[in-house]
Amino acid sequence: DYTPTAADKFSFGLWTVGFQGADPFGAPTRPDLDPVRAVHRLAELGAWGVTFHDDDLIPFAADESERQRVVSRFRQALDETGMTVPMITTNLFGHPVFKDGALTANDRDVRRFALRKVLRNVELAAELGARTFVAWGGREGSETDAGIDARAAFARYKEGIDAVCEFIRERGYDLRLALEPKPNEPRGDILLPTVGHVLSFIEQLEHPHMVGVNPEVGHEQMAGLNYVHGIAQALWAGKLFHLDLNGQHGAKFDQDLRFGAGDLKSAFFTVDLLENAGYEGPRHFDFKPSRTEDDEGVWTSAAGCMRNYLVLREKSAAFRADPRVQEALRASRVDELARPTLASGEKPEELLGSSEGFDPEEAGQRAMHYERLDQLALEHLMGLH
Ligand code: 3MF
Ligand code: MG
Ligand code: MG
Ligand code: MG
Repeated sequence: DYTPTAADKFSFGLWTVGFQGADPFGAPTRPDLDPVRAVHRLAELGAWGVTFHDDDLIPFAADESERQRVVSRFRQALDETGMTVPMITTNLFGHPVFKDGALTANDRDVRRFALRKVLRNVELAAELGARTFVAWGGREGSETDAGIDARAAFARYKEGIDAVCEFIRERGYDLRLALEPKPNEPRGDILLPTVGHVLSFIEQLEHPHMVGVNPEVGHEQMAGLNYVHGIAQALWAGKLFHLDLNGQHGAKFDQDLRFGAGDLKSAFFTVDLLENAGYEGPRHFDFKPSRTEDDEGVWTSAAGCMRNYLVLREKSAAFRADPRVQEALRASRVDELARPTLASGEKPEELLGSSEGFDPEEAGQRAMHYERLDQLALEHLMGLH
């Protein structure tokens, strides 16, 4: 059966199952969800971890004593269920103070407030044993190019992330940062819109080894990009520190469908990659149960995320083990791409010495047989094999 276990490392944000259904056109359709109940229900469903923004747990305006009370009550739920907190993140987008950004707001005092909020939350992450600290700069961006000096914004973005890394090092915390790209929403245009932008930004930081990427399925697809290629590049760069799994139907608003809904074929190849490329991090779901659902529907959709992952994992294994698939992969020379183009020790200069009898006309006529291979993938996905 497809019952999740702790070994599957499934985790959920408190804000996912806790989503009350408000959208730009309508009020919430569900009541507030107690984080303690969320922890218990997720544990019952087989999840291993729970993640959250500071504000998901601790009200924005809470004083120190309320903060301590809330955190200790939450800790008790973790102890009772054995759930872990693999990742924590900071809400730098909800309060009106962040309407023009946080680490890159034009107002310097807002930037200093944002950084304080992040550092407080880094302390909490360390206290709860989280290993990854996600930073999604949803308000870092603009609606008008006149109102933002984008080069200065990148300098301030770097300064902010560098400061967080320095703080983590000074405190000796075992914590890495993962920056989450998104092209737009809520800002008209968000800085660091794609996986590629984040990977290049990391190279400019003071402590690049401490910082990776947290790619979300829907965010890359909102930009019309291929999520599988995005996480493959992050894996190749050693930067896939964490990820947000969900579903999306093409380039439109951020749908946050449960994992497997949306582009199912891309979900299949996402699981296929994660399971075969040695990714050992959390399988983290960042989705929103539709506002049409009641409390029961919330848990049905959370269970669906995990179930779909496990079904796709089984389908991927069957696909890879199928002798017809293995033969089709060879016919498409997929394995040949792993072979370096130059021989070991060969100088590029030597390439010019001979044409090696290569006939581009003949090579141009070789079929790749991807149609057969892709049909086999689809048939596995559709349950024919
Ligand atoms: C928004 C998101 C965010 C981030 C979160 C932490 C509210 O589109 O995806 O969720 O994932 O801030 O990572
Ligand atoms: Mg996300
Ligand atoms: Mg999102
Ligand atoms: Mg999303």
